[in-house]
Amino acid sequence: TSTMTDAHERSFIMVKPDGVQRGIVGEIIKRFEQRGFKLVALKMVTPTRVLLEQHYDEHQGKKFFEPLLQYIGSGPVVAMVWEGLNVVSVGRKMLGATDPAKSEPGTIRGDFAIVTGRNIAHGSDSDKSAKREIDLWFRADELAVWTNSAERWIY
Ligand code: RTP
Ligand code: MG
Repeated sequence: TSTMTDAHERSFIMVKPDGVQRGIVGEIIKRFEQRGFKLVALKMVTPTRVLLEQHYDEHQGKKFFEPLLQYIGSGPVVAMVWEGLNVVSVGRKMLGATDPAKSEPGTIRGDFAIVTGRNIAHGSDSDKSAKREIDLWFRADELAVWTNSAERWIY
């Protein structure tokens, strides 16, 4: 309620297969929860090639595209939607730089990863990307409608 602008902004956050295999799912959820963001959707899924081609459409034709699809399609991922004020930009900050060697300590990649090709988690890079990715990964009825009673102590 204090100078609240768009507390309903959403971002698509995904724990990649390496994050799942290394047992970092809970840690990532914990960080988004404790920051004050609201979990709106969550599912574990092994993404199909077709889904990943759409998800990473902007990277089609780049040299890392095939290795990227092999990596993300190699096992189950945890797909999530998080909601809150500036969740897209704050979420990206929490993830850290794409190359974990350049990620600050304290960020998810800066604390748990070493190389770009195994960088633990994905976050939407804009409001437009977030909407596109949420539509791609979730049906409307998979997005929960609920009130976080702690919200008045966050905003
Ligand atoms: P993401 O989409 O996964 O959240 O990562 P990002 O925005 O930080 O980075 P982006 O440029 O969108 O790249 C997507 C993912 O592709 C892999 N990648 N490899 N030069 C490379 O070898 C290279 N560049 C990117 C990474 O897994 C990166 O997260
Ligand atoms: Mg990206």
